[in-house]
Order: sequence, then structure tokens, then C-alpha cells
Amino acid sequence: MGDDAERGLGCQKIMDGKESNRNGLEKEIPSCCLKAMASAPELDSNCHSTVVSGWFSESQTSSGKSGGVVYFNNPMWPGEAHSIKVEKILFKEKSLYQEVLVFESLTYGKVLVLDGIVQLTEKDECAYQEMITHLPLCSIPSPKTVLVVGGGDGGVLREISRHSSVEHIDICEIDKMVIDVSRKFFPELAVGFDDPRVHLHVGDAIEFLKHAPEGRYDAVIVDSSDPVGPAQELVEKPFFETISNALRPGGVLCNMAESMWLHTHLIQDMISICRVTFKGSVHYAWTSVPTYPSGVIGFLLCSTEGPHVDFVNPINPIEKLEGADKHKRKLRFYNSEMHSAAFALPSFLKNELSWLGDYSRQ
Ligand code: JA2
Repeated sequence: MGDDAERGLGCQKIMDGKESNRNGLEKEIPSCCLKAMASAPELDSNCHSTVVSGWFSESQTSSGKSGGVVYFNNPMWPGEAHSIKVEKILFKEKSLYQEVLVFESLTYGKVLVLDGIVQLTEKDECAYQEMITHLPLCSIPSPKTVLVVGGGDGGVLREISRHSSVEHIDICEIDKMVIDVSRKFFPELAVGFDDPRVHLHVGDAIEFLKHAPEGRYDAVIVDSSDPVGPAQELVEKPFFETISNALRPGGVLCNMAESMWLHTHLIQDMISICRVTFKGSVHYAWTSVPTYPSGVIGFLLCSTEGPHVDFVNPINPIEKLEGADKHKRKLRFYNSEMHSAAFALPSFLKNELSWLGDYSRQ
């Protein structure tokens, strides 16, 4: 996928009409652009309740009153739906927990969808996986033990493995089908599972954390689905308390924390719970992921009482870690400038969080 992803970015420039050579002539058009320009024909294999006329629309499908399927009714983002052109559906099956769908898209590569919600695309997964991993791991010196909650695609594991200081990685993913599907369709992410430091636990993270020794981890990364349905408990106080107990003093949590455009109440709730639970720093950061609702996603970074953690100015910068930039594949999104910039908040969000007092407690 490496070349494809890079071609994808170049492809966008050409399609936007911004890429031309010195003669003003367009460069040779990559095949992915030609496919896009030719407005691909409908395929028989485009048959799924979220795919209408060859377009997948992010939604949670459910049966309407008349028995038909209702689209665009996701309670997390009412009144909007982002659509992605489908080339071919590659996999659709119900696991014990959710419906798992993989399709080849016209412009984002392969896409993984769980219960109608986009979890990753080959083109933009780098932004999410690199930021959710290196924001916490570059904020502490020499991380050694890390727990990943969820993240069954393996992308966060791939990113953790850039840190040679890490000795032990536990991952607790509830749905084995997500892991199997990633191994089959997303080898560039599932490669994360091949690192011998990785210990896979298929099961409920809340149960797993209850049995984790106190102070076991330097960092916990919660790479969960949206908090509707089974992931609801992952934004509630008892879950944050068990994480806090499992972290060493001055250990860090990075939690997927939704969009500032759509979920300010949820972000406020998570920050206020975490300010009580984590006695060190609590910060909100965000980044751009075009295929997530509203095109951005946030992260909540928290540290436990102990050695001070300055999240904004990374103490363990990736540029100083030998081989990190090129381990398995080059970093595509994250660098220390992106790290610090991720904590700058627009004024509307600062205002909406201001009732929490100094939410960005240092
Ligand atoms: N992607 C995942 C995951 C857990 C398992 C497999 C893939 C994510 N968590 C992030 C989802 C963000 C959704 C934003 N609407």
C-alpha cells in the first residue's frame, strides 16, 4: 500500500488542478486519478445497506418503522453523512459484537467499517494511528510497558514498535474478527501484531484492566470505537479509574476523544471525569482525519500523579529516536511540530471548556 498512499496524495493535487510541470502541462496522470475521473460504473458487488448507488454513507443502519432500512440516523452526528465512493465490497459479516464491512473505495484505498461507522481508510489512517500513539509515548522518557485497548487493526501496535525503549506491549481487543479481517485486508496495519513484544488478549478490556497489577503500565492507549453501544463504558468514570490504577505514577493515558465540532459535551464530560481521576495533567489535542465525521478527531491526554508530564513539549522527541522514522515504513504525518500544534485550540472550544476552569492543567 506504501506507494499507493503516496500516489493518493499526488493524485489529489492533480485532481484539484494544482499539480503541473514547468510548461503548465499536467504531469502524467496516475491510474487512481483516471479511475476517479472516469466515474466508475456501478458494480454488482456494491450491495450493502449503507451503499446506495455506489456510495457508502456513514450511518448506523437500523430498521425503520415500516421495516425498511433507515440511513443517516447516527445519534453521534445527526443531520449529516459523509459519503465515500465504493468500487467493490470485499467483506461483510456479523461478528459476535458488530457488523464488519471492508470495501475498496475509489480514492481512499480500502476502508474498514464497523456497525456502519468508518474506522480507518488506507489513505488517512497514518494521521490517526501516528498521533494517538506518539502524542503519549513522546511525552514520557523511555516508555517500557504499554497497553492498547481496542485497536484490533494493529496500526497503533505498528506505531508503538518504532519506540525501541518499549519492552512489553499488551493489546486487549474484544472482537477477534477485526483482527482476522485486518490481517487479511490491511497487512500494512496488521504488521503491528508481528512484533515479538506484542501480547494479544482477545477479551473485554474492562475485565482485563481489573486484573492488571497496580502501576503496571507507563502508557495506556484507548483506540476504541465511538461510545455508542458496547464502547459506552469506555468513557465512564469507573473505566478511567481502573486505567489510572494500572498506570505508574507519572504514567500517561491517550484516549480517542471525538470531534470538537460535534461532541463538545462529550469532551467536557470526559475532561471533568479525568480531572478528578488523573491528578497530573489533562489536555485535549486534535488532528485532521478526512474520513471521520467533521474531518477531525480529538485525543484526551492525561497523566497520573507523579513525575510531571509536559504534553505540549515532547520530552522524548521522535526525531531523536534512532530508526524510529523509518521502522517498518516512514512516518507520514507525525513530527514534533505536529505534536505541539495538536494542543492549540480554537477560541470557540476554549470558551466552551472554560467553565471547567483551567482545563489544561499542567
Ligand atoms: N478504529 C478502530 C478502532 C478499534 C478497532 C479497530 C479499528 C478506531 N478504533 C478509531 C475509530 C474512530 C471513529 C471515529 N468516528
